[in-house]
Amino acid sequence: MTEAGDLTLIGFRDSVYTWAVRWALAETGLPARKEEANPFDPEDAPGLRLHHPFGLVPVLRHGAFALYETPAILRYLDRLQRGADLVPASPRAEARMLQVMSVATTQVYWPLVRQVFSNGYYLPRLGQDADQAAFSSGLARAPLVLDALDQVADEGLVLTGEGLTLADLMLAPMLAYFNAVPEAARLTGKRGALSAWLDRVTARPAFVATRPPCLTEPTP
Ligand SMILES: N[C@@H](CCC(=O)N[C@@H](CS)C(=O)NCC(=O)O)C(=O)O
Repeated sequence: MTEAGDLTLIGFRDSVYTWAVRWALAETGLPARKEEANPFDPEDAPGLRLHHPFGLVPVLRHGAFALYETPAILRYLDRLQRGADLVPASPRAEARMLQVMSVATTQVYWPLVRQVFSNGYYLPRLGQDADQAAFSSGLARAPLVLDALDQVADEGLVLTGEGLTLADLMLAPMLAYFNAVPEAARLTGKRGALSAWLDRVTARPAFVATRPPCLTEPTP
């Protein structure tokens, strides 16, 4: 197998999926070169499509091996760094982890990140026009999504704040973005188990160290 030192992450600084991979790299201690590609910039699109057929980020390159889809990348990093143990041992906890990762992609990303965070925080911060209808639609959908995740956190198989799984890596960056909008953070704050988990996991040094510039730098 190629040395772990031959890793390159192709990603966009403010991409929530790229953040999950940067956080995983920091948690596992695996070194990787970073190549910036903005999937929303038409100038970057042709180059990105050389690595990713759908023109998305992130992409992980390991020597000649190129991998896309964040869940696959996270699992690969976990396997590459023996002993990282980001998959729980019990069958039910592992299944719940996979469930949360799928829910993050299919139920959380679009309404909570693309509709609420992008239109309620990201675009206004850049002085760009926001889509108020999309913002309201995402916010209206959020309680259903947050309740489902709160139930999972309350059950205690994953999203516990003790140790780390691939589900934490996928979900916490998305909810951290969502919570950048005050109305959204109030909704999360009403879900006790989910909030307690998020408070613990977002205090991890590797999470803090990998926060994207849109959360840490002054408004441009
Ligand atoms: N299912 C993909 C989703 C990746 C994705 O949607 N990335 C966003 C950035 S956070 C992107 O590249 N968006 C570009 C676009 O929608 O055109 C994964 O798990 O990696």
